[in-house]
Amino acid sequence: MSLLNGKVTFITGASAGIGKACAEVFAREKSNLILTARRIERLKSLGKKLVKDYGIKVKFIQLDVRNYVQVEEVINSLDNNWNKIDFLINNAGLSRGLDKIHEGKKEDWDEMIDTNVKGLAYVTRHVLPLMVNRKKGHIINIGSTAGHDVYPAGNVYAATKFAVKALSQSTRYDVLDKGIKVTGVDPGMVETEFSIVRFRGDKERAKKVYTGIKPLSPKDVAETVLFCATRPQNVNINQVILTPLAQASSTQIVRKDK
Ligand code: NDP
Ligand code: 8X3
Repeated sequence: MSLLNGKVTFITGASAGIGKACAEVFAREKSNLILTARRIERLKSLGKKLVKDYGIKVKFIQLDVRNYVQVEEVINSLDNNWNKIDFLINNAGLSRGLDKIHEGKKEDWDEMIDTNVKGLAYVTRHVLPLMVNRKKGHIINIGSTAGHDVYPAGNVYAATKFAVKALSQSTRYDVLDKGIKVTGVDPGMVETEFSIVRFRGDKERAKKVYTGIKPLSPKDVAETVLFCATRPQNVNINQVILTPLAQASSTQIVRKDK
């Protein structure tokens, strides 16, 4: 039996990694999908495959979550077939650089804060009223272990993820009387394009991040998101922290010698 038949799920950052895996897992459970990201060609090919494999409906929209006007226009222009959003997965995010704060770059900080914090707030600002009107819906924010404890040179990235945790908790308070669920899903190390983006295309350096451990896969995270999305109506999972077996916190990681 499909768990999400006919539901509508809006995903930010669906072109890669965790967002893409959420699209695949939610499609498998027969949710219709609104897939958003900047790389529209990737969304198109993913969308076509999911329609073919699962017979669901998919809408793909080019969206940069940092652009408030674009966010507002995209969400306000959803018609009646698409604006009854059951799940919002606020996943779009990135890290840039791994520099000590006194050596960091303003443009890296701006990009992380604009995407991870402001972008998430912008999308929430426009999707949540649709849920409030229906007194129904579930927001799932992808945070990080870096939003629970920091690591050297993680400074501004960690600050953005502490902010995501604060936004999840605070949003939960704001809609407590509206029948809307809010969940923070906070993974540790997941092998995606995350470190390649962080190190601006340096794949060798990115690979070293996961050397000697078995990291989480994007699907591991997506299945956890699905679990949160499919609890009984009276159950809200407020927060989940999941890590690879070899990781206990941002800094406690055991690597096997080669
Ligand atoms: P990926 O780099 O694989 O995917 C990131 C996604 O975010 C892409 O689809 C990208 O799409 C999208 N994105 C980035 N900037 C924007 C933007 N301005 N507007 C819209 N979409 C954007 O990384 P992950 O899948 O690993 O990251 C997803 C989330 O998970 C992030 O929030 C990250 O912080 C978090 N996370 C990752 C962990 C990890 O170890 N990988 C661990 C914990 C949390 P496009 O470029 O096409 O716009
Ligand atoms: C990503 C996890 O530890 O690489 O949020 O910053 S970490």
